[in-house]
Amino acid sequence: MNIHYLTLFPKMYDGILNTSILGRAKEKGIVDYHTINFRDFSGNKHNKVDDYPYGGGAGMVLKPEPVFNAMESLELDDPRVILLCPQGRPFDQKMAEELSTENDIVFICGHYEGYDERIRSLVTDEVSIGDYVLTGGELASMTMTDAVVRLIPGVLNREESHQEDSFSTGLLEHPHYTRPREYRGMKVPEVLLNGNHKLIEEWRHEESLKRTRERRPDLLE
Ligand code: 6GU
Repeated sequence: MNIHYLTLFPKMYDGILNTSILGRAKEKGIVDYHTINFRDFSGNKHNKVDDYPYGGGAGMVLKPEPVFNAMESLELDDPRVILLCPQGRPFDQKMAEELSTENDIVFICGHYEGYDERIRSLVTDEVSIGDYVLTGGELASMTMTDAVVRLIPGVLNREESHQEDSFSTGLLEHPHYTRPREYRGMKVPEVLLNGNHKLIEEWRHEESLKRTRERRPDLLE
């Protein structure tokens, strides 16, 4: 999979995409990340990428030319093109699973009051990562990258498996314990110590249900 980021701040990506599982996925050759500074595609001599809104009002608007020119320079065949904005469809695990099968994903990351509406003609999806406002799309695109790349076959090893993740099962995860058996007076539940796998599975399922009911009743509907 190739993931392309149209951004004015390519440096923001360096640490995250080269670290831990995202960095390892790239070293393994499963995925590659490409940042494109669309200021280089402004098409004007002052490298201007934003301008005042027609009709007046506060804030600047991202001009169409830099984004169209940067997109065309990629010459991709049938990519998913994701515009990051708070008005988009809420990102979730189902969308992450769907995106994990794509060959090319392009993230368009703005830092302005708005995108010129004509930019939307390039886009297959408008996505938000939650009901709060970020200063730009970069962190949202990295969050989505993290959720997507870990689902590509070969990225996680057996210990890191995602089969029992919260959300992929439809429930929140059950509690986990490791050694020691007792820590500062807090004991590991007896059922986990007795080696009865059927009882352990039942306990975990009950705890998952309880946790989901308490914290995220909306997931049970
Ligand atoms: Cl995708 N962009 C911005 N700027 N803010 C957001 C967001 C995206 N998702 C939630 N808030």
